[in-house]
Amino acid sequence: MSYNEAKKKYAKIGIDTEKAIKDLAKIAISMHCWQGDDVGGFETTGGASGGIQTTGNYPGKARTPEELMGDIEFALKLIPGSHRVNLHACYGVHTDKVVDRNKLGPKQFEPWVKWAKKVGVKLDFNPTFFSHPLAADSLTLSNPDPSVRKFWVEHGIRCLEIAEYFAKELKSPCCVNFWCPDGCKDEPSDRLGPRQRMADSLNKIFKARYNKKAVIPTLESKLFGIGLESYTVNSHEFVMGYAMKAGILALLDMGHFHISESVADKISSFLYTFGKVAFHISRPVRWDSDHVIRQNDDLRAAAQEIVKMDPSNFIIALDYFDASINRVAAWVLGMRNMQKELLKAMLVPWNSLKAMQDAQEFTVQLVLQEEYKNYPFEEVWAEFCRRAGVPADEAWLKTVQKYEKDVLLKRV
Ligand code: RNT
Ligand code: ZN
Repeated sequence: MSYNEAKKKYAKIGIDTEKAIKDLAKIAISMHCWQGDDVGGFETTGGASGGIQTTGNYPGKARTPEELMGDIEFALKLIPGSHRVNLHACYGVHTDKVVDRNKLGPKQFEPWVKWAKKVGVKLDFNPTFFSHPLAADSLTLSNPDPSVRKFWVEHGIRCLEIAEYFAKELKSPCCVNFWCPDGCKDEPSDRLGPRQRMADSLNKIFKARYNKKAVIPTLESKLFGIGLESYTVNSHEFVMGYAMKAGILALLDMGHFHISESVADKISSFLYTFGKVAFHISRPVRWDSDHVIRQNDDLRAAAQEIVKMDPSNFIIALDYFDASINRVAAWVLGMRNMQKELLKAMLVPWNSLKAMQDAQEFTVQLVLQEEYKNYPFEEVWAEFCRRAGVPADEAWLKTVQKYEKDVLLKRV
């Protein structure tokens, strides 16, 4: 089937494929820098701590800012559209001595801004409350020791400044996502105290002066971390409550709920509550394993909710880190999968399906929901890629394999 034939078939169910292609091109996804080096960063040589775990030992990971920037740039060429890059504070560029987290500032991120301008991407940001001696016990903003809390509060404030710098330089609001590992391995005796301390620390951070139009703070909840199985200070309920009170956004990570929960079902409640929804698109396999996202039912359902509730109300960031496969391929595949699911969702006539739901025509609704899944999405995707000048099919992998041979495998 040609694109024109597909276009006609979709038109019969009230879908304008030209509009879908234009709408998809407008969605900028925030690609996470940390897939490129297994959440390593440039401060230490050790792996990530804080209850998160990368597994695998595939060769070729980026070891320096230049290598990471080069790999991201390469990946972006194989992804249709223009996107954003999501940085973590531990990816600052330090000349001689590493500047500690509570002293970080725009200076350590100047090379990233310079690079972002060159490549034409916008930046998002994340404070790093892990992989640091003062986070060794996985208690940061809720630490019982006030001096440790103070250090991390300062880090949070520095990160708001850096986010504001990104927003100003790149002329685009910067989302700065707060995730802390804080929690306990075994049953705590006090569940309230750490949450009160967390709220107090967060209040101190968000009391700092920052441009509320330029900086969008989000707070990420979690169910549990490795070695922190019994209690997570920033649980889903705590984060919802805190974010509502503080007037910031809550961030949903698809890996941070019980495996049988539908994350997609939460999206409308978040939108109702906050008006905007921030996302970490991830794929948990039995636990928060951060596998590369696939075109599975969970991703489809999430993408459908995003499309139905207007993508401009969403901050879509990816969050996974697989060290067992080619890391550039992991980026390209995940970004394209996200876009494919968004496009599939755009090619469904939601208004007529919604009308069926309200009219309680459940047989027709079920049949059509299923039949629409087999409409010729591929032709529209191919046309989108053709216009963006990137391969529509798996041909992109050959390009990555060549890059692996010429660049990645030379890193020993
Ligand atoms: C951890 C959180 C968090 C991190 C990144 C690196 O469980 O999902 O978002 O993955 O900040
Ligand atoms: Zn996350």
